This record gives sequence, C-alpha cells and structure tokens, in this order.
Amino acid sequence: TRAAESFGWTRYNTLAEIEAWLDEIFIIYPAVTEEIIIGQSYEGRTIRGIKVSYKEGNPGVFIESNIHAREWITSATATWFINELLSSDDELIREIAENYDWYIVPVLNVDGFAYTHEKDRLWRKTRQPISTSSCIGTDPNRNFDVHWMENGGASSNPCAEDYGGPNPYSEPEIKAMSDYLNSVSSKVNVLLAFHSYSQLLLSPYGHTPDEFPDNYNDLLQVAKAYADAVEALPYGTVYRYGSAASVLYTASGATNDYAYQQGIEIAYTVEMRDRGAFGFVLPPAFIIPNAEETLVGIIALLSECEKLGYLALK
Ligand code: 0X9
Ligand code: ZN
Repeated sequence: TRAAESFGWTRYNTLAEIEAWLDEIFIIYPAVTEEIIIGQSYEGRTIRGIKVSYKEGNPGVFIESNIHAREWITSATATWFINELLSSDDELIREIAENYDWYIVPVLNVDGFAYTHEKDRLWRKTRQPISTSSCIGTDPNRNFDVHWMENGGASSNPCAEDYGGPNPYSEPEIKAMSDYLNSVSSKVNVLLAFHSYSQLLLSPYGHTPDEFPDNYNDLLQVAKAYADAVEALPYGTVYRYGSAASVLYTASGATNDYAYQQGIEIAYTVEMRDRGAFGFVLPPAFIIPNAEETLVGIIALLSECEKLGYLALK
C-alpha cells in the first residue's frame, strides 16, 4: 500500500504509528474495510481494530494481538497481514482475503504497549493499579471469566506477571474484548490469539492438562496442517502443538479458552518466533519472515478447517 510512508515492517512501530496507518487504510480501502471499536482502556485510550470483508456472509476469522504488551512481533505481524489481505496479488492470499470476514485487533493492550515503548520494554500486563498493592497491572490473558483462577492457572499475587486480577473482567480492556467477541461470536468460526515467543500452536484447554475439548483430534489435525506448512518453507521454522495446559503450562482465563467456551470451536494461542535466542526482543529483521510464515500457516489452517467442515456459515 501507499499507506503511511513512515510506517513499515523493517522496524517496530509505536501505537501512534499503527493508529495513523490504520486511519490511512480506512481511507484507501473504504469499500472493504470498517473500523471496529473494541472499547476504552484503563488510561482512556480507544482500542481499535479492523474488519476486512469483501462480501456479505463469509465465515469469520478473529485475530487478537498484543494482549501482552512486550510481544511486539504480534502487532507487527497482524499489521503486515492486514496489508497483505488488502494489497497482495497472490492467488492464495486473494482467496483468503475475499472468502472470509476478518476481524483483526492489532493492539489489544494499548496502555501496556505504549508503556513498553515509553518506559519499560519488557512490560507484560495492563496498567491499572491494584487497590490492595503497590504493584501495577493484571495479566490480561488470565482475566477472562473462563475457569478464572482455577487450578493455579493464574497468580493471586498482584506483583506476579500472571496475576489474574481481583475478579474476572477487572480489566476494562478484557471486559471490552469479551463484550465485542460476544457480539460477533455467532459469525466467527476461528479465533487466533497472537503471542510470542516459543513457536507453539496451543488449543484449549488451558485450565487443566487432564481434560481435552470434544474436537481435540480436529484441533490437533488443524494445528499439524499449520505446522507442516510452515516447516516446509525454505526458511521454515518448527512449530509444536497441543492443548495449552498439556504442552506449556496451566493457564486459566485466556482469550482462546474463552472463545472456545463461547462456541468458537477453532481457537488457538499462536506463540510466534523465536524459541528463546532473542525472545520478546526479536530483532526487526525477523518481522517479515515471521509474518510470511504466519500467513502460510493460516492459509493451511483454513484449508484444513474447510476440509473438516468448520467453515460453514454459522
Ligand atoms: O502465558 C500466556 O498467557 C501465554 N504465553 S506467553 O509467553 N505469551 O505469555 C500462553 C497462554 C496459553 N494458555 C492458554 N491459552 N490457556
Ligand atoms: Zn503472550
């Protein structure tokens, strides 16, 4: 696109730059884009997203990114992906662009993201103070009302990085995200929550390693399609997959578990590059390789979902 000359994927962009770029996108592509307003953050920022839709009545795919503030590769990938959907000539990309309705929130944790650019590169949580503590912020990916705080899947210590909050939806960003997701869930077939790092595709459940979703075999098969497609690339990286609690650790109150509970049967946490060499501070040279392989993975994921019958209109 010719959007935002200063914007690009050779470096990481600030929240202001991402917002200015989105504004230009809405102006350049008015027929197929629509601004989504998720709601307001604790510090009063507006959480914005984009819906890309080329025709009425497509199956829906929701992408949430940067719920964790320091995971900059996720919004860089989400914006690159939006750009590809709108401007690529590639046949496979045109096909997914035009045959799905895309709901994409590049930066959900806007306060935390701004804070990582201004004060502390490694901040993870929200920025809302806790009345009982001098520590600040809740882990937004532990704050949904889905097995909230169960099985040690979140900490009750406000100073912990995985603090679940004083109650579910204590974080306005998460209340807003939940409300928005509920308002569109009847049209959404697939949800991907972008995170970094570790190169993993994590399905429900997060709250226990001992139980699995009814369609777990399908969730494994779809994740395998993604991982195989990524690994087959010339610069291909390796993705592992399985349920979040069995592959990684028990974590309750996460976005994809909430989406699954709300009837979105294909719902993953996607942990992007790398596997720890740079971790959260992934050099900008990896943005495009990471984004390209994510796009290839998503194309394979959708094709497998189609085969398994998950993309019928809901
Ligand atoms: O701990 C998290 O929230 C995610 N990992 S991260 O390093 N990006 O913080 C993993 C969440 C996976 N668990 C569930 N989806 N329940
Ligand atoms: Zn994360």
